[in-house]
Amino acid sequence: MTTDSGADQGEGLLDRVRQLCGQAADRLPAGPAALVRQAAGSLGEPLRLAFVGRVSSGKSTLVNGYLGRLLAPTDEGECTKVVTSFRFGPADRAQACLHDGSVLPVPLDPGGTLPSKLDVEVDEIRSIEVELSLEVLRDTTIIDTPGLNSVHDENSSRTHDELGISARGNDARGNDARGIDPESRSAAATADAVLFVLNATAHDDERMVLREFRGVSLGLHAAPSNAVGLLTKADEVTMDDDPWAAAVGLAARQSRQLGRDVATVLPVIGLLAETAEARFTESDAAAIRGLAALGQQDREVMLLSAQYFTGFDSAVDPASRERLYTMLRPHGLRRLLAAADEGASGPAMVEALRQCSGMAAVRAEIDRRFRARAVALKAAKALAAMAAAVSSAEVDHSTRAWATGAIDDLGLDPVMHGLEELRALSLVSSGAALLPRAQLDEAARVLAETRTDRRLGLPGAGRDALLAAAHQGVQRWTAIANTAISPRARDVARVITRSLDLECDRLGGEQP
Ligand SMILES: Nc1nc2c(ncn2[C@@H]2O[C@H](COP(=O)(O)OP(=O)(O)O)[C@@H](O)[C@H]2O)c(=O)[nH]1
Ligand SMILES: [Mg+2]
Repeated sequence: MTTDSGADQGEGLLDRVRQLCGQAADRLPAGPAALVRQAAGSLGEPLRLAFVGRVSSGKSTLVNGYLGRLLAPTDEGECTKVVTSFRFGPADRAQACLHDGSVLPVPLDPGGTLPSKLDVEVDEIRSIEVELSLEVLRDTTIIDTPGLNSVHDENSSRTHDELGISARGNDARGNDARGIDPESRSAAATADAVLFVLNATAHDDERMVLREFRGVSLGLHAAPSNAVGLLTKADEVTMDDDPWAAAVGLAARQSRQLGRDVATVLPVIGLLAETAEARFTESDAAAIRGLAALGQQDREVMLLSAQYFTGFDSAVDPASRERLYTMLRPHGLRRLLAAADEGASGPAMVEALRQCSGMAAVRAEIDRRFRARAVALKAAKALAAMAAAVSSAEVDHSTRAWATGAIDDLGLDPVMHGLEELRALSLVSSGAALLPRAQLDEAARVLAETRTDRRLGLPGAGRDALLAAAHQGVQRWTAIANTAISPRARDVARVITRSLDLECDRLGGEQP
C-alpha cells in the first residue's frame, strides 16, 4: 500500500483554483483582474522557494550547498546584489531581466557559476534567471536574494509598490526596517515558501519581513506553515568545542521566539555543506592528512586564527592551507583532522562534512514541508492573491461576497488540509501541544508522513487493516479533541481527526 495521501488529488485542486481565477478575472475590474490572472499563471510553475535574510547571513552558501554546485557567488561580486532564480532548463544558461523590460544574456563561468562582473549596471537589473539541468530543480525553483546593503536598498521600491507592501515599513516598535532590501522582500512575498536564513541573533527587521511574508502569502492560513528558519553558521555560535550542541539549543529558542512567523528553526552549517558538495577535492584531503601529522598541541594553536593557520611551520603549502581555512573554518578543520586520525579517505572526509553540516535535516524538512505539499502551498498562494485582489475598493459588494465564498470553499479542499497538518506539526514538535508521549509520537507520525501506511504506523499493511486503524484513530482522536486540557492539544487533535477521516475516505469509506 503506497498511496500518497492527497498528492493524486492535487491536480484537481489546481484546476479548480485556475477555473475560479478565470471566473474572477472575468468579473473583476482591470486592476484586480490582472493580479488574479498573474496568480493563476504561476499555478502551473514549479514551487518557488526563496532564501531570505540579511546580507552575509549565508544565503548563497546554503543555496550552493543545497543544489550541490558552486552557482551562487558568495564573494563581493555584483551578482550577489541581485535577486537570482535557479530554475530547471535543458541547458545551463543565464539572463538578466532589466527594469526596462529588456533581457540580456549572462555568460556563466565554467561549472555554471555566475560571473563576478556584469556588462550592465546592477541597479538596472530586476533579476537574474539561471536555467540549469539539475534534477532537484524539476519541481522547485530556488530564489537567492541579496539582503541588506544591496544597491537597491536606497533607490528602488518599484516591485514592492506593485505588491502593495511598504518598502519602508515600521515594525511594532516603530523601528525603520532597513535590514532587508525591497527587492529581496518582494522576492520573499512572491515565493510560495521561504527559508529564512538567520544567524545567532534575530533582528527586528528580520521578524518584520517574516510577518510581511505571512500577510501577503497566506491570508487564508494565519499559520507559518510555509516558512522555515535556518540558523546557519552554527559552527560560529560559540567558540567552545561543541558549537553544534549550542546551536541546537539556540535554534530551539529561536523557534519558540519566532513561533508565530516560522514553523521551526533548524541549525545548519551552510559552509560545510557547500564545501562537501561542491568544493572539497582529493588534494584538500591530502593537505588535511599532512596537517594531521602535527602534534595535538600544535594543532590547537594553529586553529586559533586564520593567520596562525596559514603562517604555521608545516610541509603543507600556505596557499592550500588558506583554501582549507576558507572552506572549513576551525570547526570543519577539527572534524576533518579527527577523521584523518582515523585514516579517513577523501570521500569519507566529504561524508563527515556532510554529516556535520546538518544539511540532510534541512533537505528532509524542505521535502516534507514544501515539496510534498507543493500543490497546497501554490493553491493557498493563488487564493490569497485573489482574496487580496477582491478586497480592493473597486470591487463591488456582490462580486466580493461571491469570490470570498468560493475561496473559502476551496480552502476546505482535502489537499489544503496538508497545510493545517504542517501547522499542527509545528505545535507538536515545539512542545506547545501538551499531550502524553505516546500521543505526541503518533501525532508527529500522522502529521509528518505522507504515505497512508506509514501515517497509520502499519508500513506495508493491506487496505482492510489500514482502514480499521484509521477508523480507530478517528474515534481516539475525537475523544482527545474533546477532553484534552490544553487548547493547543485540542487543536492538534482536531487536525489529526480530520486527517484520519480523510484517510478513511481515500481508503474507500466504510469499515470492512
Ligand atoms: N563559519 C561559517 N561561515 C559561513 C557559513 N556560511 C557562509 N559563511 C560565510 O559567510 C560569508 C557570507 O556568505 P554568503 O553566502 O555570501 O552570504 P549571503 O550574503 O547571505 O548570500 C561568506 O564568507 C561565507 O563563506 C557557515 O555556515 N559558517
Ligand atoms: Mg548572497
